[in-house]
Amino acid sequence: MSSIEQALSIIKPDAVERNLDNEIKEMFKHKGFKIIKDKKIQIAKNEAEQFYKVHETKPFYNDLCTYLSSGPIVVMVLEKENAVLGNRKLMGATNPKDAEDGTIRKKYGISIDKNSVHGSDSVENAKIEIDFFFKD
Ligand code: IDP
Ligand code: MG
Repeated sequence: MSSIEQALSIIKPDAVERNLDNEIKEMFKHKGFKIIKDKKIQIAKNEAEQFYKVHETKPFYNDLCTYLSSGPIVVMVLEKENAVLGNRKLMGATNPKDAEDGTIRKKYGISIDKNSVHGSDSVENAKIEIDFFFKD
């Protein structure tokens, strides 16, 4: 049984600022992801707070939301079989220092906070995150 999934991906401000969005999109396409939707936007701090609400009790929450709203981001809907897990694998570990060779965060991540990409962590959250950015 095939399980075509969608995942939300965000190219974060550190990567957009370095004009890495096209290179990162090529990495997704090379791994067989279709980029179904795609837009470059900048969000307000309160929107970042809503998006990252799951982390609201974490000590890094405020900095994380300030950062995600600090400059343009590229939000995308990726589609592929098992897209959620496949995207997490391609992204690599949250801390670029721990990310494996061949991953986006290994290649482009600067630090645990400036780690270049976000990806949905479950099919359920992917739906919520896609709605957050692409519901008209
Ligand atoms: P993920 O992006 O790999 O799913 P999460 O644990 O969901 O990682 O954390 C969300 C984001 O919060 C991370 O991508 C990273 O930018 C930031 N973050 C996570 N842990 C820390 C930390 O210990 N210090 C600073 N920022 C962090
Ligand atoms: Mg996460």
